[in-house]
Amino acid sequence: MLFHLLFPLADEFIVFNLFRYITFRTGGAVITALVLAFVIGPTLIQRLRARQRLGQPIRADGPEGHFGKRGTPTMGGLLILIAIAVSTLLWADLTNQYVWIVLLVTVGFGLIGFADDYLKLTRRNPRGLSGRLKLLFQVLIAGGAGLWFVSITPGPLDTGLAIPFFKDVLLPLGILFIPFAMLVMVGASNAVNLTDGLDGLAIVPVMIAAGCFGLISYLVGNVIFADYLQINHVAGAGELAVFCGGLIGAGLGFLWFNAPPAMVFMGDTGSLSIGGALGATSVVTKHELVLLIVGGLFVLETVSVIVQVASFKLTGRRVFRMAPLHHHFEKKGWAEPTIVIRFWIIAVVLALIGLSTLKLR
Ligand code: 57M
Repeated sequence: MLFHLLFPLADEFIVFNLFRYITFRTGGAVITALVLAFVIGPTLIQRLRARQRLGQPIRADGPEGHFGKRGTPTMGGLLILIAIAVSTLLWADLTNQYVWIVLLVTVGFGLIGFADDYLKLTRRNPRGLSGRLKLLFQVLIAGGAGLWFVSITPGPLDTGLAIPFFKDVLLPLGILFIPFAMLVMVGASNAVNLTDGLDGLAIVPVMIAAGCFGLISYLVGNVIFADYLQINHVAGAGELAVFCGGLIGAGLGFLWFNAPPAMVFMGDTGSLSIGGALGATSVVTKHELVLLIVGGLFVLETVSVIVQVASFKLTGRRVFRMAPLHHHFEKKGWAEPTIVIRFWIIAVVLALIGLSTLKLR
């Protein structure tokens, strides 16, 4: 909005020319989201605590360390959602449809998470909305976003799959691109959701991934940089750097309150939406497979669940003491901050490997 209001004034006041630059507006989005999260955070958490009283239901079969977390309110993802939405609406070019696609997935998945959290709290049932219904709504939103993307993107980028480390390969998926894009968005959303089980564990790797994808969006959207790096140029995708800036600022603000011992959890409201946001950004920037590396921590957590469930069904034995992976280390006796900080380190390393795909091709 500021872009539309202030950039036209650049002819009279040269300072407003700054609004032309994605980098300047990304910085604006980071700061706006961060300040907003700090300002509304305390009141929002107070309200969530007052409404929820008993807080997030804690499962009796979970690691014992979590019993002390009883009473912690959830749905702090509302803070993240508000901060992302306001900062993006203020700083992004709102005529850019890619911005709206990513916002649709973020807010849409956030609403699904909100319904799930709400049911968990009002029915005091840790399972919330049925898994099938959650998936159905996610698939519908992701399908709409995928179709929208294909309809506004010129070929062969619209349905092509870029392969990391290979400069000229764009696999033509044709109609199959839509289910693929849906899988990326829904998969990323649920992977972040599975990871969100310890204070600060999910939000920092999400911010790291958002930083990587902010950079990737900027480079992919810039014809000169894209040409130099020999990556696919998606005209208009650079604007997603502003969105990623909002996600980083919102994440930092949320971390202030989620730092151990957490004053609030993000709930499915937060985890489903920010995971979907990363998935949608990777689809628009044609870096879906790079998300698998940059967000490798989320992949590891998800694979641990798949392996655990498959092994238990096939052999009756568990591979991990408890899945997802962070619970395994809790059961082994690692302290919560040890697991969280070590997982952050893994996330940084994976992000660096993911970013190397920009140059190594
Ligand atoms: C989200 N939710 C946390 C909080 C957060 C298929 C199966 C592997 C699914 C998985 C599952 O349900 N995952 C979904 C996990 C919960 O956090 C809430 O949920 C939101 C995210 N959706 O924002 O609102 C608990 O996590 C802790 N927490 C923190 N700090 C935070 O910042 O400490 C969360 C955020 C909170 C709090 O204690 O209550 C969760 O873990 O429930 N299921 C599991 O993860 C369960 N695993 C399991 O059953 N494993 C089996 C099989 C199925 C693979 C096995 O290993 O044999 C475990 N989770 C729990 N207890 N709580 C085990 C039992």
